[in-house]
Amino acid sequence: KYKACLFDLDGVLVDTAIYHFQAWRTLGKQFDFELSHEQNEELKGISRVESLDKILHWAQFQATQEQKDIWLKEKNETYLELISHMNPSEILPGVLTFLKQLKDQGYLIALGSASKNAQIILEKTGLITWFQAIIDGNKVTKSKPDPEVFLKGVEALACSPADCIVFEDAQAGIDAAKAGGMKVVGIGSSAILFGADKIIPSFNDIQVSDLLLL
Ligand code: B16
Ligand code: MG
Repeated sequence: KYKACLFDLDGVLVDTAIYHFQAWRTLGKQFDFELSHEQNEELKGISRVESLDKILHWAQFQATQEQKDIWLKEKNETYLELISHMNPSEILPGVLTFLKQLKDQGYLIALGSASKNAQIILEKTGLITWFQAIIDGNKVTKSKPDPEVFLKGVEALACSPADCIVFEDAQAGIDAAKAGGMKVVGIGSSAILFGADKIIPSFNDIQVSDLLLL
């Protein structure tokens, strides 16, 4: 029934939100702002540039484009240092078993992430070997909820949207998959994720055979 699965990265395959949180907190010290955990939730799935704009809005801080560019670079340097220590133990529960099942059953596998650092995270965790196509923040011009990132993944796999299932932890990503005409499985809580075809707490709660029911 389906030919391919497209995975978001942060919050689906690995939990890098904690590293983004630390890096934004470090940056925030420069303009006296302490990002809260609740605010960090709102940054999930959105691009680096949009994240800084939201943070500056919360901090009620006006910055020039030049200053913003410096801060974006600094935030990423801190983030790169934090993720340089990542390893396979940080792959989220059930993910490897699920990827193996998919591969054994002939599904194609692609990445659809907003992150410009996706490649290095996939390498550090060893996840990279599972993917036939990688579409990340360097390959798209429009952020989720625009479907571009997933449509490029579909194209790279030579499939059509109706053949594909997207796995996402962020509302913007669920909306992007739906806008692209794909089925979508939300990872997380049905209290905060809307519009998915199915919601699971983690990959321990799904088998490849369940996909046929979507
Ligand atoms: P970077 P995803 C997203 O990844 C993160 O969820 C989001 O918090 C982050 O701002 C964005 O990547 C950009 O990341 O600064 O590494 O380019 O969930 O789409 O895999
Ligand atoms: Mg995500």
